[in-house]
Amino acid sequence: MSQEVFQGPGHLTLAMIKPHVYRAGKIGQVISRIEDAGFKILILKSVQLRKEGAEYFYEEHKEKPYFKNLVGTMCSGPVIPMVLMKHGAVEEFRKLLGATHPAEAAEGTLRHDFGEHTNVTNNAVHGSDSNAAAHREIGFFFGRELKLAERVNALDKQQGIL
Ligand code: IDP
Ligand code: MG
Repeated sequence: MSQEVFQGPGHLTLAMIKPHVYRAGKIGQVISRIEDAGFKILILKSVQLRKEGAEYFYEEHKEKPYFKNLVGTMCSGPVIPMVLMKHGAVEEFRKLLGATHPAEAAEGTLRHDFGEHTNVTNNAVHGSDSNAAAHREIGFFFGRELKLAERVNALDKQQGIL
């Protein structure tokens, strides 16, 4: 994906529903709330993260005391990463998420409504915190799909197959 998409306010962000939401059977409700808030879901999948992947995804936290627990939690079941589009997507999605700790998040935010109020690790959903992070995180989960899309587009330009 080209870097230009992430210039200016940024229109794309990476959201990821955490495993405890999957276990509670609330993925659908979370996705509905994301759509109701005006985000378009460009691409979405279900993934079982492995330790190395979760460590890489959260590498900026590797010195934190909660790192091991965070990695274990993110590998405890499927996660649902998705690319969201909206004007100012990164900032707008952080607003929909609410504060990191569900107990401190405002009512009506995803983390207040779907997070575990006694366990910050299970705060329901991840959202990129900058355009640079969105670029990195979208590449992490969807690099192969984006490369494939680029190849199909290139083929279409060359051969008009679509
Ligand atoms: P964010 O998800 O709101 O951006 P970060 O500070 O980037 O918050 O932390 C990443 C994730 O690490 C959080 O979403 C949460 O799951 C977990 N986390 C953050 N702080 C703590 C903590 O103090 N104890 C346990 N887990 C934490
Ligand atoms: Mg963060």
